[in-house]
Amino acid sequence: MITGLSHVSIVVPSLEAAAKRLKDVYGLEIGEVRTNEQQGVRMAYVELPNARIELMEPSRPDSPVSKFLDKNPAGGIHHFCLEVDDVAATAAGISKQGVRVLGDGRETRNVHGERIAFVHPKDFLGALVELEEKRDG
Ligand code: CMX
Repeated sequence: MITGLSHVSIVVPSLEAAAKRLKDVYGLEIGEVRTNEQQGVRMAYVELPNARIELMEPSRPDSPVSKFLDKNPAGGIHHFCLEVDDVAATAAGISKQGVRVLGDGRETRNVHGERIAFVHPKDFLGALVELEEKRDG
C-alpha cells in the first residue's frame, strides 16, 4: 500500500556544485554526503517539512546513474519515490497487474538500509518510480 511521498531525486554532475547552488540561491542546506555502493551513487538530501530532495552523482564509472548523465549531461530529475508499508507485498501486488518491477529479484536497500524497488517508467505514466519501505512504517 502506498502511504506517502518520500523524495524527488535529481542526478547532478557534481554534488558539491549542486549543494553550493542550492545554498547560495535557495537557502537550502544539504545533509551528510554518503555512498550507496550497491546502487553506485554518492548522495545527499535536502530535508523539507513534507518530503526530501535527493541529490545523486555516480560513485563509479559503471554506475547506472552514469548512463543517465551521458544522456543528460547537466543532470535532471531521475525518479520520484513513494513510501509503501511493505515493498515485497506492493511489488507482488502490482506485478500481478502486469507492472514490471526492475532488477534481478534480489533484495535492494537504500543508503538508510530500507528496502526499495523500482517500477518500470512505462508502467507508471512515463516516470521512473522508487518504492521505499520506511523502517518504522
Ligand atoms: N527515467 C526514465 N526512464 C528510465 C530511467 C529514468 N531515470 N532509468 C531507466 N529508465 C528506463 C530505461 O531506459 C529502460 O527503458 P526500456 O526498457 O524501454 O529500454 C527501463 O527504464 C529499464 O532500465 P534499465 O536500465 O534497462 O533497467 P535496470 O534494471 O538495469 O536498472 C534502474 C533500472 C532504474 C534501477 C537503474 O537504471 C538505476 O537508475 N539505478 C540507480 C537507482 C537509484 O536511483 N538508486 C538510489 C538509491 C537511493 C539510496 O541509496 O538512498
